[in-house]
Amino acid sequence: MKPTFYVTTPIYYVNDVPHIGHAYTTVAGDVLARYKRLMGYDVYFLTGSDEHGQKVEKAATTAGETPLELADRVVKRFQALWERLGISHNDFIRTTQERHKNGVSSIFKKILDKGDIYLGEYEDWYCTPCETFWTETQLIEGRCPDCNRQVEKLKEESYFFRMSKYQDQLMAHIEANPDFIQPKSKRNEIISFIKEGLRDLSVSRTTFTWGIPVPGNDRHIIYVWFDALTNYITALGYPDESGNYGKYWPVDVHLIGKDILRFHSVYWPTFLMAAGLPLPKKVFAHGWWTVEGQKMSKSLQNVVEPNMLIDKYGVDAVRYFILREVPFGMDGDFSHTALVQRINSDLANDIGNLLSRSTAMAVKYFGGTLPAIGELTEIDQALKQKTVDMIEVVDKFIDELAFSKALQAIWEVISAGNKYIDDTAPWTLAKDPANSGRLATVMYCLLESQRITHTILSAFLPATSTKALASLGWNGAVTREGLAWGGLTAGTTITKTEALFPRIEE
Ligand code: ME8
Repeated sequence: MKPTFYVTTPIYYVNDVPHIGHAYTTVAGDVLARYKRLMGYDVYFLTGSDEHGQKVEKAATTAGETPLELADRVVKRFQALWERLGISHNDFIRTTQERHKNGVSSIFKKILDKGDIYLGEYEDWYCTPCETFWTETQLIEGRCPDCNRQVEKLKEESYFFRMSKYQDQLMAHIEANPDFIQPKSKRNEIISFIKEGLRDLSVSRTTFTWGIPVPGNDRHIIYVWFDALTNYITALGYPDESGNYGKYWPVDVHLIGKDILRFHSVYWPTFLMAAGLPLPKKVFAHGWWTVEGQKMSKSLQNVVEPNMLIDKYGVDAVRYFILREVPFGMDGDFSHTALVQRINSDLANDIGNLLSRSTAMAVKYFGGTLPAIGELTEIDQALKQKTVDMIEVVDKFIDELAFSKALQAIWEVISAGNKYIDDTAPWTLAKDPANSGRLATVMYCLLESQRITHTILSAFLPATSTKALASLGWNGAVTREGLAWGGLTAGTTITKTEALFPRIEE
């Protein structure tokens, strides 16, 4: 049986349209999912939409729609973008689906019946955009400490979750599992937060109606974060604990942005503890993108729209840039200059040129049919070794979610390929028919190294990889076995490619 791998993205709010930040997490999830499938895992990759809550209700009122009309419309935009970006999710969960609502009611009831959810009264400051309550002391100059917007005083009857009860258990779990919250700096922030003391958490609202009612008391709507976080198991069929739930839970990694780490590493694990369910294996919080040095916001009108980037630069250039430019876990800046620079140097020059030079030579010198090869010399062995060694290095970096380093390791092999051409000078060998055996070996090493590179790159740049492998005459499966040296055989037909990445002149 194949080992399983379950990876999720946040489910995105439908009151906003997709932007580069959403694309970032989703592309990262996709690379992980594709990579693990390549390596032989049975992968479940989940994304979806967060459709309940006051924020969505308000946005719908403003737009003159019902919340569901708004959600239906915006969800299509997310789904269309994921299609264009080549996202290979296995499932897309919407929190308005019956399967989700059932699962949420069920886990809520389970915790309620156990006594870890109780009815009480609430009075505190509420930030609607963040859907978060704050105490007086948490406010900064009377405003929301997260988004700096105005907060309002709310007093309501509310169900509370006994989060305080799980403080020690959560802390013990975090300490016993150093990789549970990543990166490390973020883990430390969460530890400090927990040490300040966990309060019981209000998990219902009576001030609006757009959501899932509390079982047995439908004056109360379940808190949107309780609702949303549960998507990770309702998508697997929970409360049915057989089937996909039994197969894939606990999740291998929840990929999220740093803005929502507390929900995922404090609230969610304690909900699961109360329900007697296993905790996620890992929560990884990546950094935030600014745009040309500024915070991305509607009011600044600098929101980066992924469709526009894809139109202009192509899907794989976008996928490459966002994962290569900034180490995963750090904040980064999106700039057009940096994007064009990456495209021209790493994509057009390095990887694109290497393939077009090599396939052009194979066509020119051998009519496109790969001849039988001779013994590998030292320089050939070196390229072979570099290619083969890269696979393990990439595997380690992917496990650490160090996408940028994984790409660097792959690009070292690409640079080695370009250098190999310069060092072996096939055009000189081609001048003398006596060298044709040697020329064949050189061409083989060059093409085989790229076949392996493009096989592993299928996780990152799926469209490019398909094109490149076709031009290398590879019609075998793109699987882990295909990463072994020696896949290409004599007689394979090599065709010249058009440029994988045209240079951008600006
Ligand atoms: O928070 N840079 O949804 P959301 C990088 N529905 N990533 C960014 C980003 C930026 N500037 N802006 C957004 C929600 N993101 C909840 C989640 S999960 C159970 C519920 C990404 O639509 C990042 O992944 O506000 C962040 O966590 C997510 O979008 C927030 O999406």
